[in-house]
Amino acid sequence: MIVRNLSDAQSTTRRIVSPDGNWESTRLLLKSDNMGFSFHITTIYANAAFQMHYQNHLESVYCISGEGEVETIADGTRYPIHPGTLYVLDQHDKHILRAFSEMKMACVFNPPLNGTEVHNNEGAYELEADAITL
Ligand code: 9YT
Repeated sequence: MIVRNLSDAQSTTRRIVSPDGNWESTRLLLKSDNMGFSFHITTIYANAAFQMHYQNHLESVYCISGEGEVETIADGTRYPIHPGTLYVLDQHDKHILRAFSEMKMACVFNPPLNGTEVHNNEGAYELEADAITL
């Protein structure tokens, strides 16, 4: 069994702060855990608005707290995000995430992240990235 605690993990290299200033994410479960997915608790900072396109990954995102919206770029649909909302990027959807207040999200990635990934200039994570070292 694997047991980890968010507040403990936040003071380790599991906490990744995005260089673009839009978010931070504490990666509680990673590829090295051999579960076939990774699990992160992500904070989207208030007033952030940014585009992502996870060409190499599928992602599920569950809103724990905060308010925002996600827009699918292909058709311009805007989906409100409130506590309890789940959005799932099952089509590698190119999207814009907007945070009207700070949002706490639980995120699952398949395939799992290695640990140190930040977005490339297309808003994707590369499949090859360094694992975190604790
Ligand atoms: C919601 C979202 O995709 N935010 C970007 C960070 C990502 N969740 C991550 O790396 O944990």
